[in-house]
Amino acid sequence: MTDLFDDAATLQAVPMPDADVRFARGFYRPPTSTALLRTLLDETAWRQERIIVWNQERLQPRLSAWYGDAGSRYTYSGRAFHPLAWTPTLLRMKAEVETATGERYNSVLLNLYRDGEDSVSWHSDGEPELGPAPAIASVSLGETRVFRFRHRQDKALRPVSIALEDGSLLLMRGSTQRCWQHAIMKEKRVCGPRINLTFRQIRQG
Ligand SMILES: O=C(O)CCC(=O)C(=O)O
Ligand SMILES: [Mn+2]
Repeated sequence: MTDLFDDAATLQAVPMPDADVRFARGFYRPPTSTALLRTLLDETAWRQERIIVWNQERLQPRLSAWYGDAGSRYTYSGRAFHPLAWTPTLLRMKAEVETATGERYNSVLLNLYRDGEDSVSWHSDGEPELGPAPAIASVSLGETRVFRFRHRQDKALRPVSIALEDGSLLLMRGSTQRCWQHAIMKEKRVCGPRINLTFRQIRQG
């Protein structure tokens, strides 16, 4: 587990080849992070989406919701989504994340991991509408979950794990999606919920 980070609110580089990953452990702090978790649990139009895996329809092992600018359209796990309209809470967070990362975003995908049984399997965020080198900013609220990276080609490179604590901000950009995959495994010891928000810039087609 990478344990290089102080609890600063500013982004620090994560040393990884073929990637541009930055991390701020203390981007939001209690009571702000706690209030955001409660508000988003309540306000978000959570859904459990059906996805196709190996030709079979399954329920995603987490809840999700997508908000963004009107008119944008996004495909994820082979499905097309139309965004819900920004809420004041999400717009405020977007502005804070834009200032911290120096990037602009027009949508946010929220994930709710209800407990340690929920997960996201190995993938890259490589949908064409994100472009070849997307900036993706990821805020975590609630339970700590372990975010794992593995290199797509160079199997000799050690995987990287980062504990995504309550209030942390992870920025992935440049060649990160092209060269690395990421995942959140089930963790039996985790009982409480975690919300993740990934701010993204979708190219309008
Ligand atoms: O929950 C996370 O930290 C990651 C979520 C993710 O990778 C995704 O939604 O694409
Ligand atoms: Mn992802």
